[in-house]
Amino acid sequence: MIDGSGVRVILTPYDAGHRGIRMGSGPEHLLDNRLEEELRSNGREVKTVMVRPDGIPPFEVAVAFELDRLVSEEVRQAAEVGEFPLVLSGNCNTAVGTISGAGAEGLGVVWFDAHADFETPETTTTGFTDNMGLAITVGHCWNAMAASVPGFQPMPEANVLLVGTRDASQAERARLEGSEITVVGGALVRRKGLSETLGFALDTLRARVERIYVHLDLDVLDPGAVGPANEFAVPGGLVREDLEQAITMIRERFDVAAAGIASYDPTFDDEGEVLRAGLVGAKTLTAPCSPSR
Ligand SMILES: [Mn+2]
Repeated sequence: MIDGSGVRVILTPYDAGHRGIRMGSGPEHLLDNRLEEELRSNGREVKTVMVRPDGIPPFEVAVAFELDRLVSEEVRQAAEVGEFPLVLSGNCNTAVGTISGAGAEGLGVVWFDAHADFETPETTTTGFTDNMGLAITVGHCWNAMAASVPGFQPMPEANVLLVGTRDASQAERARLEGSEITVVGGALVRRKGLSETLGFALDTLRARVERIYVHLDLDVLDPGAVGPANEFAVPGGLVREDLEQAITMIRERFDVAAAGIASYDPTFDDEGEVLRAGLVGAKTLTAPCSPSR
């Protein structure tokens, strides 16, 4: 519930189990570029914490789930004291921790991403667990690892909207089609606009949930019109104004229980426009009063 109290920024600066490299450098880049000041300009107190896994040697998958456990605890504690949890992570699979900490009751997910993040260990050809974040969230894989995350429960597929997606493997597409996840794809948004597409999907979701975890993989942004968020950027996608509008549409309809910003590799963001969009996204997510609630 956003009530104007503090924001807890939870830094998780890891990519594939490694600290501070590639997309793992995004969280601190946001912080070094006035993220806290932007959030404070909303009139909110801001406190930043960093999660620190131990685990030497760092096994990729083990570190990913250790981060989820630590993030889940931080998110739960933040929520308990009325702070809004904003998780900045290198990889999208950190969402598993955030969602677990936010608690399953009445919770849905709006997942902004150029990619589907719906691979499993059986379908991936890269071996990158970052591509499995949504599949883990809905209980399609890594179930024993996910069970070790405090508060984890597989999210019902029907509670999930995947937005702005325009790159999915054949296996991901097939499993998405066989699932109850609603996909508001990038091309559809471009063709029909957000109100007709996301608005309709959100209205439908309202029958099922009252609270939302907003997942923002910055590569949902159009690399041509905004800039590439990382090495995996694909053409199409949202512009900054779309992102602001989409978040506002979510907040008009739901309580945002927690949010995550992920997959930002600043070395690809020559113009700093992805940074700017990320800051605007964070500010829109945490503005004290939602427009009409
Ligand atoms: Mn992603």
